Amino acid sequence: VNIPQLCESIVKGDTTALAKSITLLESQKEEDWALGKELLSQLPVGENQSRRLGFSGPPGVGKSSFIEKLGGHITAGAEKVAVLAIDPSSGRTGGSILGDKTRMEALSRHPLSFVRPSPSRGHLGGVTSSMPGVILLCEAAGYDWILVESVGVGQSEVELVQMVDFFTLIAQPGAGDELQAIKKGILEHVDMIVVNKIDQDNKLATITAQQYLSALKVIGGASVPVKKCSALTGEGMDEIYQFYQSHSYDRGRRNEFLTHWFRSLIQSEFRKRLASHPKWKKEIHQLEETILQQKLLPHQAVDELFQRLGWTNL
Ligand SMILES: Nc1nc2c(ncn2[C@@H]2O[C@H](COP(=O)(O)OP(=O)(O)OP(=O)(O)O)[C@@H](O)[C@H]2O)c(=O)[nH]1
Ligand SMILES: [Mg+2]
Repeated sequence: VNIPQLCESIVKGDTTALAKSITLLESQKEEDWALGKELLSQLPVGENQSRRLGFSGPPGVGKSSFIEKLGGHITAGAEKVAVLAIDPSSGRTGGSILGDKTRMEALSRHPLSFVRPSPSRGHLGGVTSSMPGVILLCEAAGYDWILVESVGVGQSEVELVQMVDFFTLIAQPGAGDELQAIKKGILEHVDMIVVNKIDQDNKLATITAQQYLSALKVIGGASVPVKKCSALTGEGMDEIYQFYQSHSYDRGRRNEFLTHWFRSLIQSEFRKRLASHPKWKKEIHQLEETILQQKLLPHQAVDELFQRLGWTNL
């Protein structure tokens, strides 16, 4: 792999080079990650002022359809859009990668767009450690908008909040149960809520929007906009596009992005080294034996490990 050449191709807007580079960052192989790091270091950064938008919501709520419609508005405005879909099912057989591709069929084919499903298990065991780099790659490639879709399950959506400038929760009419299921923690982080599928039941959608507004009020989020749309018919999408376009983005979020990235890398690097360093590996293995012989409890073994590694005073 010729890194300077790859950089040049990315900056020129070569999507094959971009896809290849993303694969390096997402790879589980240490050699690939080393190349990926070199690549990131050589990229021109901070020149492109992209919008980074995150989308989450329960399965089947219409995230991909929404992004496809939004992408249509963006490309119609002659701007470039990259869609990164965090796919928790990839790695299992029959993941939703194909589904996402077909649901964003028009957008995938548009010359101003780049659609890429990403495994939620990145190279170091989490999307947090690879996604920030992928976002920087897309910016270097000149994408004006970066849309990240995450299925609202588990850790990935909380992590997504830290990686974007603006976080939209997508909901559907009849949120009663949904609201229960949505972790309060995520509601505290939303910048906007969109009730999709108004073509199915607009009246119920209005009630749902009210319920979300009330829930937001309770947690002090009264200023969070709640909008309605149909990703199927496109109703309401133009207004939402214009909102995103005119919204001024808080640059402070970019600082959070960097610190969060830094911290997650520290964690993953530690984890990786713990697992691969011969001395640590040996100590851990020995202590495991001690635990199984019921001589130590796990927390005592951890203290013992740190002592052996000389980290007691940390
Ligand atoms: N009637 C109606 N159907 C919609 C709307 N938006 C999406 N759908 C349908 O809902 C289903 C799921 O849509 P997706 O866009 O794949 O939803 P998603 O949230 O991305 O789904 P996952 O990624 O699998 O979690 C599809 O059959 C869509 O056609 C809408 O506004 N109205
Ligand atoms: Mg989807």
